[in-house]
Amino acid sequence: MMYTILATGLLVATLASAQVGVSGAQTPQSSDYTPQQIADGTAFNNVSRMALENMQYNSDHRNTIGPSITTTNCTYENAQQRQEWRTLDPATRKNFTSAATCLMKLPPTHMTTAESPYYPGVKSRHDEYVATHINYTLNIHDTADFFAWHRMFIHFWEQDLKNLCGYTGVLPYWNWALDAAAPQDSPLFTGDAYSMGSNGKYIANRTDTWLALQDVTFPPGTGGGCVLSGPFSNTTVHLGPLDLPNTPNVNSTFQYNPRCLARDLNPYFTQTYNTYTNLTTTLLDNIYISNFQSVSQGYDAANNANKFGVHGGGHWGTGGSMSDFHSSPADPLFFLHHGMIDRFWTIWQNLDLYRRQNVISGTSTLGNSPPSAEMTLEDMLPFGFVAGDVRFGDVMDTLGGAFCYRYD
Ligand SMILES: [Cu+2]
Repeated sequence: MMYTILATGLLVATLASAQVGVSGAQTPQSSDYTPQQIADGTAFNNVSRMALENMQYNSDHRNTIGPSITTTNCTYENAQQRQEWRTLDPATRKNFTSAATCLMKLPPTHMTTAESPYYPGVKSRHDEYVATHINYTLNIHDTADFFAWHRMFIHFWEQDLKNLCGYTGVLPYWNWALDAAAPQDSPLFTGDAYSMGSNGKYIANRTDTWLALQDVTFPPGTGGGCVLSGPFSNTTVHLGPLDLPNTPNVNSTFQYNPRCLARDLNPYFTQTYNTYTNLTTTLLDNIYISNFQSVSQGYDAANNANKFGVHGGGHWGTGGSMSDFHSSPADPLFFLHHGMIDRFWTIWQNLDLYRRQNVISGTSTLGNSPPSAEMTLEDMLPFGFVAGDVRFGDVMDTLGGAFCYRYD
């Protein structure tokens, strides 16, 4: 193994084993793998291990160089480890979904009585997350801070589960690539007491839906109605929807609109956007953050075949409440989906840590419309009713700032 000590003190490992056939290149490429290895997850598992090795190497060395390098005691070894949902033991799963339900029953903690008349749909602590996401939707997607804002957002939610609702584990994630062929058959959605709750009740005789923005017509999924059994089957959603097709949307942004939590698991989306092939090629074929973040969200105009990206695929592939651009955090599954998105960004960063740890690109408005200033790492990211503002630069390292976690 070779390594380089840079002026900043950041230490970067170069894995000789990763360089086979890629002379001069620092990161693995899709062309290092066969289409079969990319499709079956072998390539993704391989590069995620490389990323972890880089992360560990950097962590092990930066803490021994000198006190100025890092102010945190967090290391690769003592970091909390986020695991895929299906690898959690049953007791932890139950502890997690019970805490998520608890958060929906707790009163708001940040909204003041003076503010509450303007937010009639905010009834719970969980609703404060939904309202905050609604409020900033056009400033946190297709922007410079898409990955960073959502990383911080799900971290706050994880901390609330622990501090307010007795969760003793770590935030899990949902690797939808394991379920891309048939998400309705995923172990996450069996509907038993240890699942993430069932699919929505099947609604027959539905017609195809046209999405104007993407100019895509998609078939109905395998559910469509209320979550029927398991955790969240008695959940009442209070806010949204704001952007659902073929559905009455609210008339005002924070309107009180009580209804059941709905899902409509839909292989039409996951079979295209959430496969290991799309996941892996998006990860390896986009060496610039500008491309990586836009392809991940389906905003890359040059990539017309990838209109939803892995991010949009997870939302639309779950369907129901998760399909609403603004109010999707109403479904706790949002936080597992964004755990996977955060894992994906973390892998991308760690595959070339020196270049990628702190790189950002873009403005703070969706598609830069209306035009706004290029963001910098000194900008403060707003968290509304969730928590105080956080400096962008403090959200770039999962072993630094407020964080001390890594993925498995
Ligand atoms: Cu979002």
